[in-house]
Amino acid sequence: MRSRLLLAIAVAAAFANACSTASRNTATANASLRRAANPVIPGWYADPEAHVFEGRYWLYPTYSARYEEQVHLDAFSSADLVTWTKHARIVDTAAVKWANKAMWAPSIVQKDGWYYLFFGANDIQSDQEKGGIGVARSRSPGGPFADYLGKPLIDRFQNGAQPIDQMVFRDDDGSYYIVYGGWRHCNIAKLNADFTGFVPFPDGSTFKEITPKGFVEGAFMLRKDGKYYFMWSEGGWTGPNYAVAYAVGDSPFGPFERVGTILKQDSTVATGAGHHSVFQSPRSKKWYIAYHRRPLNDTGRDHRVVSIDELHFDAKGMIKPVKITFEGVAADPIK
Ligand code: FUB
Repeated sequence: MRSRLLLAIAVAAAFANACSTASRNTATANASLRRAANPVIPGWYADPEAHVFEGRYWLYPTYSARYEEQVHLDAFSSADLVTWTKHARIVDTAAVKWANKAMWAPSIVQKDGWYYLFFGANDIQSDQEKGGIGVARSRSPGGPFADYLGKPLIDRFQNGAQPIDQMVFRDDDGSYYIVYGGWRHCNIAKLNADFTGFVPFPDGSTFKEITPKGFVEGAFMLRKDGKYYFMWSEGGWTGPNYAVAYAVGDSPFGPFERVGTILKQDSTVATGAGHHSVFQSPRSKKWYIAYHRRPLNDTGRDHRVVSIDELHFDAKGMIKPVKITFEGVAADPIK
C-alpha cells in the first residue's frame, strides 16, 4: 500500500515538472516571437552603454541635443530587451557644480554596493577650460547619482586625448581601468580602489596611450575568452560615415592592430552607425551590440537614435560585421 502511494506521488511530481517545463518552453517560444524594433527607445539619444544589473537590462545613453541642453542623463531598463522603462534624469548638472553642458557617453560599474557613473562634461577644448571626465555614484542603477569628487577625475589633455568618451571596465584580476579619449587619441589608466584617482604603472606613468590606427573616439573594451577586444568609433560623429572598428590583444595595453570594421551605415536602414557597447544576455548567452545611428535622409546633427542588434563571433573568435536592422532583436527575457 505504502509503495503504491509513493509511486503515485512520484508520477504526480514528474507530471507537474513536465507541465511546468512545457509551459516555460512555450513562454520562451512566445517571447522570441516578439521583437524589439529599432530604435529601441523613443527620442534622440546616442553613445549607449548597456549592462545587466539587478535582474534587468540597462541602457545608459547620451541625451542628444544642443550642448547647452545636455545637462542631464536618462537611463532605460528592460526585462526582455523589448519593453523599456525610462528612468528620467538619473544625474543632472544641478548636482554636479563643475559641469554645465555636454554631458556625454556615460559608463557605469558596480562596486562595493555602489554604482559609479563616469561621464564627460563641458567638451573642453584646452587645459584652461573647466570640465573633463567626472564620476557620480548611487546605491541604485536607476539613480539618483550624486557628484562623487566635486571636481573632474580627469581635467586635462593627456597624450593629446580630449578627456571624453570614457569606458570603465573590470579586468578578471579585479583591477578597474578607464579607457578614454577624443581627438584621435586613446589612453588607458588604472583606477585606484575607491575611484578617487589612479594607480601609476610600474614605469611611473599614469596615462598610457593605446591609440590604434583609425581611432577617433568612443572606446570600448570587452574581455572574452582570455582576450581583450578593443573597439572604437571612426569617422565624424555628425556624418553618415561614422563606424566602429576593432582589434584584439592579449593585454589591456595592446598592442592593438586594427582588424576591420564591424558596424557602419546601411543605405537601406540608417546612416552614421557608431559609438556602441557590447553586452551578453545572462540567460540566452546571446551577444548584442547597442549603438546609435541616424534615420535615413535626416541630417540634423543631434538626430541620433539608439538601436540594438545581434553581435556574432566566428569560430576563431573574430567579430563578424553586424547587420543593422529595423526589426531589432527577438525578446530575450532575462529570467
Ligand atoms: O554624443 C556626444 C559625442 O558624440 C560623443 O562623445 C562622441 O563619441 C560622439 O558620439
